[in-house]
Amino acid sequence: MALRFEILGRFNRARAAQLTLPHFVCQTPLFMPVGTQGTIKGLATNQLEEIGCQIILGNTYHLALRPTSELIDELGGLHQFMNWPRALLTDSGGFQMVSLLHLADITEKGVTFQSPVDGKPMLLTPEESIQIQNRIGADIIMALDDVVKTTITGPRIEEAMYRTLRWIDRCIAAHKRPHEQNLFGIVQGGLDPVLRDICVRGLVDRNLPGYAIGGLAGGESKDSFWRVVAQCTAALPEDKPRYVMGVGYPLDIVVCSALGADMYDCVYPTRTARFGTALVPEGVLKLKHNAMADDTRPIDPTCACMVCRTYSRAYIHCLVTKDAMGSQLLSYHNLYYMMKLSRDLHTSIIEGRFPEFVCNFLRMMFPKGD
Ligand code: PRF
Ligand code: ZN
Repeated sequence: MALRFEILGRFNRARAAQLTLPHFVCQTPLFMPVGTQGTIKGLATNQLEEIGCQIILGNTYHLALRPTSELIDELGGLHQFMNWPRALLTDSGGFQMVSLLHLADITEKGVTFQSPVDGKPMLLTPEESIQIQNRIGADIIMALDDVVKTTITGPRIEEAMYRTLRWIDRCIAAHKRPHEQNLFGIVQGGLDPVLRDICVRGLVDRNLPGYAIGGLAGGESKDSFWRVVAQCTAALPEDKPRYVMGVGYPLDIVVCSALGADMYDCVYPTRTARFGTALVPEGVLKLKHNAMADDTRPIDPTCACMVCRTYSRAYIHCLVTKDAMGSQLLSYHNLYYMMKLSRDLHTSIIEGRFPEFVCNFLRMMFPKGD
C-alpha cells in the first residue's frame, strides 16, 4: 500500500480526512479535475496549483494512444512529462472506450475496440491496462472494470459485476508497483442492491488501498444514484478512501460527502466552462446571455479567484464565443469554485458545522425551497 488515510473529523456519516499519497498530502473531501491528454484543457499546471488542485486525473486510453505509455515512461513518468508535482490518478481506459467509442465490445479477455488511429481492432486486457498505468506512474491507478449503463436492465448487469470481480484478480496479479502506486477496485452492480452488495464484499476481501463506486452518473434518477452511494459507503471499510466516479455537480458532491464519500472526478466544471457557463453559489451563470453584455460585476462577487478579481461579466461575455481566453477564464473560475467547495466541506466537517454549511449551500442554490 502506498497511501495513508487519516480521518480528522466526522459528522454522522461525513468524514474529513488527510490522504497521504506518494506525490501529495491531500485533504478530503476532494474534487479531481479531468485532463484527458495529460492536460486540463486551457489551464497550465502552475495555475492548477494556484487554484488548489490536489489530484488531477488522466485517462489511460488517451495517453496510451498519444504520446504512448512507453514514451511517458522513457521521459520519466507523467508527473515529470507534464511537470505536475502533486498527485495524479489514471482511469483504466475501459469506461472511456465504451463511452467514447460506441464500437467497443467487451468479452472475458478485455475490451476490444477499433483504433481511432488506424481503425485496426485492438484489445485492452486487465493486465495491459495495469501495465500501461504502471508506466504512466500515477499515485492512484484504477482496475479495469466492465461498465454498463445504469439505465439498462437484465442479466447484463450481473454479468458485468461478476466480470469486474474476476478482472480485479487479474489486475492485482499484473500490478508491479504496489509500493509506489495504489490500485483501487471499482464497485459495479447497477442499481441492484444485491449485486452491489456482492461486489463490495468481493472487493473488500481483496484488501485494496481504496475503493471506487462506479457505474453511476449515467442518466439514473438522483434518488437511485444517492441510494446506491449510501449503500456502498455503508459497506466499505471506514479506514480507506471512497471515490465516486464521474460525479461533479456541486449538489451531488455535497450529498455524497454527507453519505461518507471522499473523492470525485468529472469533466463537468471544465466542459460547461467551454460552453460559456460559470458555477456560482446560486447554481449556474450563462455568460453568453445578452444580459451579460453590459454587466460590470464579476462572475461571482463573493469569489476570490483571479478571474473574479480581474474581469467583468461583460468582458467575459465578449470573449466567450470568440476567443479561447473566454473558456480558459471560465475553466479557471469553475475549478476554483470546485476547490473551494472541497475545502469548505473539509473544514466544516472538522469544525463541527457541516449541517450549517449544507443548509446554507442548499438555501443559496434553491432559494424558493423547491
Ligand atoms: N468506471 C470507470 N471509470 C468511470 C466510471 C466507471 O464506472 C464512471 C461512472 N460511470 C466514470 N468514470 N473505470
Ligand atoms: Zn471566480
